[in-house]
Amino acid sequence: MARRILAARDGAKRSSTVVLGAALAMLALAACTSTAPPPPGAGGQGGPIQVQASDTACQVSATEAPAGNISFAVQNTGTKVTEFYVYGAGDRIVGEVENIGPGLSRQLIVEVPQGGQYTTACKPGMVGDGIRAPFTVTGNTAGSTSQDALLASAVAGYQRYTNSQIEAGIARTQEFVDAVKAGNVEQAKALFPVSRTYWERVEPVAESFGDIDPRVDGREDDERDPGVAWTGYHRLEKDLWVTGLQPDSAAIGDQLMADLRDLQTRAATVQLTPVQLANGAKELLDEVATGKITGEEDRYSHTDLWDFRANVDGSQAAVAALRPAIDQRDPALGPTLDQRFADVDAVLEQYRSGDGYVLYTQLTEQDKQRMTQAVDALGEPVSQVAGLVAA
Ligand SMILES: [Cu+2]
Repeated sequence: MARRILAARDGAKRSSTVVLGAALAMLALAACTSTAPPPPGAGGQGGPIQVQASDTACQVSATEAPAGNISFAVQNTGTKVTEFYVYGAGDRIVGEVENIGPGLSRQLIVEVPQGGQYTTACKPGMVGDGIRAPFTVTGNTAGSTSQDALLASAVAGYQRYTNSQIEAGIARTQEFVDAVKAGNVEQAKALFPVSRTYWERVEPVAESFGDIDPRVDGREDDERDPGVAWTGYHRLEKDLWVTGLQPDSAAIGDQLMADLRDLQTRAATVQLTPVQLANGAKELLDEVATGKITGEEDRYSHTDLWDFRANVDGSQAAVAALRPAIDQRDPALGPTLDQRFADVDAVLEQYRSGDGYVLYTQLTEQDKQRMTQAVDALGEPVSQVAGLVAA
C-alpha cells in the first residue's frame, strides 16, 4: 500500500466530472442491442481491460466500461514493484491489487454498480499518488447482493464482523492510550500489539477510506505533505520502544482514538460488494507478505507476528462469509482453502510465546521462508475467490 499522507486535501479535486454521460449511455444502449462484442472489462466476455504499468506510464486499454463487474489485467512492464487502484469519489478505494513484481501480472475485479466518474492509478514503487487517469462507468446495475441471497448474507455477515472488530478495537486501544497517558510504559507496551489486532483484521475496509489508514497506521518514513505530522499506533510504538514518551504522546493517543471513531462511523455506512470481500481477503495476505514477514510493520516493538495472525484472521473471516457462495459455485475450492488456512495456522502456532508470539528479531531466515511458503500457498486459492463470486 502506497504510503502518502495528504494534507486535508479533498480527493474531489481529482474527480473531474466528464460530461460524457449522455453520449456514453447511447453507446451502451447500442452495445446492448447490437451483435457487437460486449465492451472490454464487462463480465469476462469482452475480456479484461489491459493495464500496462511501467515505471513511468500507466496505459489502460479502455477509459470506460458499463456498470457491474469490471475486470482489469495488470501487467508490470517496469523494474519496480507496483500496484493498481480504482478510486471513487473522495479517493475512496473501490479496488486495488498490490505487490505486483516486475514482469508479473495480476487480475483485479471490481464491482461498480453505480455509473459515474472514477479514477485509475498505477503506483510504481508503491509510493505517491500514482499515475492517474479518469475512468467512466456507464449506466447502473442493481448490484450482485440484490440478486443473490448468498452474496447478500455474505456481505451483511462480514459487515457485522468488521463493525464488531472496530468496536472491540476502540475499547482495547483506549486501554492502550490510557496507559500511555498515565506514563505506564510497561503496561502500554503489553497492550500495544493486542490493541492493533482489531485494526489489522479489518485493514482492507479501513484502507478503503484513503485518509484514515495513513493517520492510524502510517510509518515514520512515509511521504507527507509539509505540516502533516506522523500520528497513530507506530508513532506511539517508537515513543515507547525508542525515544521515550514525548510531551505530545497523550495528544497523539487522543488523535488515534478520534481516528478510530471516525472509522467506526464511516465503516457503518459503507456498502461493500462481494468482490471487495474477496479482494480484501487477498490484500490481507499481501500485507502479511510485504509487511509482516519482512518485519517492516512493527519496526520498534518487533511484534509483527501479532499483526500476521490478525491479517490471516481477517482473510479467513472474509472467505468464511463468502463460503456458501463459494461452495455453490466451486465445491472443490472450499476444502482447499480450509487446508491452506490450516497450514498457515500450524506454522504460526510454532512461534507462540505465552499468550502472544516470539519477537520478529528471534526469527531465522528459515522461519521466514517457511512462513512465506505457507502464505503464498494460501494466496493462490484465495485469489480465485474474486473471479468466482463475480461470475
Ligand atoms: Cu498495518
